[in-house]
Amino acid sequence: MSLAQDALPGLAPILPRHDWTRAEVKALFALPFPDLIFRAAQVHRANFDPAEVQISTLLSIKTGGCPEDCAYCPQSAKFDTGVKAGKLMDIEAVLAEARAAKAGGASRFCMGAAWRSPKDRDLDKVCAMVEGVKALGMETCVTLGMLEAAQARRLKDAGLDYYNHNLDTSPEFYGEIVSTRCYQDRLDTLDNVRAAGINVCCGGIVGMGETLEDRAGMIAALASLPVHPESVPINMLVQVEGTPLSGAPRIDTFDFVRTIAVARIAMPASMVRLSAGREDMSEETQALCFLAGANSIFYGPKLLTTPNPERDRDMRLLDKLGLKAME
Ligand code: SAM
Ligand code: DTB
Ligand code: SF4
Repeated sequence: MSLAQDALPGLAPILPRHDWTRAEVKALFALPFPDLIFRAAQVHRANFDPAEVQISTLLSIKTGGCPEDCAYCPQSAKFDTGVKAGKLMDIEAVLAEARAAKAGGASRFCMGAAWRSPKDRDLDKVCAMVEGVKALGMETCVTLGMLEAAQARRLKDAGLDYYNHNLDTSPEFYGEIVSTRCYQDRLDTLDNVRAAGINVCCGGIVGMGETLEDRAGMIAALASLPVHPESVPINMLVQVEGTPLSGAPRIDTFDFVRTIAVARIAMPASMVRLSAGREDMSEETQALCFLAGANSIFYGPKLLTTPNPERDRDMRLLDKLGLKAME
């Protein structure tokens, strides 16, 4: 427990609510910036040690060639982005990366595949990867696209801790971003993952040309799930040339921080991840995100296909802010 938390006795844990309306979420976005950050910081420290940041490392275990058309994604086969399609990695190569991530200080290893949904043969290999990473003493997370209930149960049996599957934006903007699946498909997979007893990692992307209404709609959708996602990644769009969203108007920094703060308030017991987009973010912006309640990051020089800050740069930042890695 940090001194900061000791110094604020009487802050009882704030319990999650599942009846957030979009109007309430919009009202949070409309607060003056200092009020919003203050409220988010209060919620943060009522439920967490604000000096701790959870650290995950990502690995793309199957890159590119994806049949879906998500307008943000460099891995879609429909766009010419220069990402070369590869095969599913070998288990030993994945475990070598996991060992390196653990040595670098990550407590969770997240494996991503550019699939619409996994084939059963692929799932055999992914289950073996999950077992191997667990055996190293790390938490496991995978993101493989849409899952059937039985596939989710197989992953659970292999020891999977988290499944990442993002709602990405509001229900009404979703069709502008992806045409090869619909919002309900995402919700169905989230149900299957939850029913299998796997922790849910689910968030979205901002900076895709969405309105404030869409950002509020996304947070309201996440916060109205029957159980809040244990982990909520808030990604700032990484613009990749060749994707339809390359050249989209960039989100104002304060609006990004506001999105983090509103996610923190609406989902008080969840880990809020300051996710993609840190490579181009100043230290000051990242510090504001931590003040606004972000308590998790991706660590290591690569996300899936795009750059993330080098490890030593992140360690210097955490040191400067007096933050430490969560065990
Ligand atoms: N194919 C699976 C799926 O879509 O669920 C898993 C991999 S997909 C790359 C995982 C998530 O990465 C997406 O849902 C999206 O939120 C995020 N993402 C992809 N490209 C991004 C980009 N250019 N900027 C920010 N986030 C991105
Ligand atoms: C999430 O919400 N963000 C991560 C993780 N979940 C899988 C992925 C970000 C990808 C950014 C673009 C890329 O590197 O290809
Ligand atoms: Fe495929 Fe996932 Fe990229 Fe969409 S986000 S194109 S589903 S890899």
